[in-house]
Amino acid sequence: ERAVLAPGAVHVPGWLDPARQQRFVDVAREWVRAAPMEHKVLAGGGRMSVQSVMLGSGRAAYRYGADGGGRAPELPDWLVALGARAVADAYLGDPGHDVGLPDAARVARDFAPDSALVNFYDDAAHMGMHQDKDEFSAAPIVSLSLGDTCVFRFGNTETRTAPYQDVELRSGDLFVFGGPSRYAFHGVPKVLPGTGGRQLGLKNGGRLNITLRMTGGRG
Ligand code: MD3
Ligand code: FE
Repeated sequence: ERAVLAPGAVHVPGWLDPARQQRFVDVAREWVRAAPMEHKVLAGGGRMSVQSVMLGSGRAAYRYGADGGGRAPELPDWLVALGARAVADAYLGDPGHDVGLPDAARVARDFAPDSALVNFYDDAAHMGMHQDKDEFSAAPIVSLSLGDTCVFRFGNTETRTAPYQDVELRSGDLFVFGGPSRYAFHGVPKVLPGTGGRQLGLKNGGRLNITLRMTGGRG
């Protein structure tokens, strides 16, 4: 069931079972109580349709992280451990499956996230094609999807246009982006309303994405 989209880009559908998905949504509610989500304002002045909040020490690594005011909540130990298991599962969980990274074992062993970025998408939210270049680390990024299904667009490292692959990310899916895929352009052109958010108790539906990152930031 797992799919390698490109070297180091591994999709593991249904990695989180429904009970764990529910617990994630419930704990995300607590995070958001402590540090409300906001529409980040980008360097160019645009306001993102996605709302987000960051946990952990990495906020200083983000250009758009400066407007938040209060302190970021701590990154819980269980989430650090979950991130390490995610990379190990995606890269080493099926020894018969080549993920295209010669050093996958070392990359998995070294993964220790310092931050989590929680993104919330309502029915109308989307994320344009971009690269994640603000981190001071080339370690993989772990993505966990909860709630409504989205169309995720995975591109190439050269341009924000084609060639790209569109994949649906569903509640419980894991995606790990490491190696050369770490700097690929990617985005979320749309969320598919009514496909899973309400079932997890999100009042008006919607999608949560949690990315676990080694930012190398210090606060
Ligand atoms: C591919 N978030 O927060 S997660 C982001 O679903 C972001 O909220 C999207 O892109 C979301 O920056 C996509 C998957 C993801 C995250 C980082 C990547 C894919 C990536 C970095 C490189 C390549
Ligand atoms: Fe991104």
